[in-house]
Amino acid sequence: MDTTIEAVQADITTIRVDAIVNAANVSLLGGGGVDGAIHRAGGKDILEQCIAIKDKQGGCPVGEAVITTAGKLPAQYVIHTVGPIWNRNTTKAERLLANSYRNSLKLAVENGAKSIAFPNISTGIFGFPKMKAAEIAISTVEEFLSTVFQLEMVLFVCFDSENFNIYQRLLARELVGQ
Ligand code: AR6
Repeated sequence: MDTTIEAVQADITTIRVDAIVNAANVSLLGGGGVDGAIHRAGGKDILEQCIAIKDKQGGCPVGEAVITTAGKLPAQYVIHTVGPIWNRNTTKAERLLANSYRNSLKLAVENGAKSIAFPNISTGIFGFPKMKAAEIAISTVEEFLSTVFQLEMVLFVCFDSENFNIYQRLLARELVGQ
């Protein structure tokens, strides 16, 4: 099956897919940016399940992912992943960002999701360069889709126009290359 990969400019809390991904932090207890928006719009059930996961396993390590209900959101699940903070150890940060995308995809598939929407993980408060993050996001998704065939749709939900333009350009380039 061919998976549709697309970029849209939108608020991820409005997207109707099986699973939306949250750019969370290690505590899983919410924060600013897309994390704050998801918890605000999704309601208390999401936070309650995050607290239960934190109590059980002490939070979510960087590059890993956990899954909860999507509460009041139109999606079915929220997959909370923790992206890396951009710092001098760029090789490590790049590897961890790829892990965040890969582990989110794995968790989506394990839970039967056929469609998934990603925000631009780590490119806000965590300061990851947007172009580099987009290259990692797209290449990690494509690598995953070359071996796992369950997903019908992967959406990159860009909030700011800078990210949206980057994704549009990179995805158009992929099409030309086919
Ligand atoms: N829908 C889609 N994307 C959004 C939305 C939204 N409603 N709001 C912001 N973005 P950030 P990070 C974009 O800062 O860099 C939190 O406090 C935003 O424009 O949300 O991974 C967590 O708790 C940017 O492109 O996440 C962590 O402590 C992208 O989402 C920390 O921030 C990611 O920006 C995580 O930092």
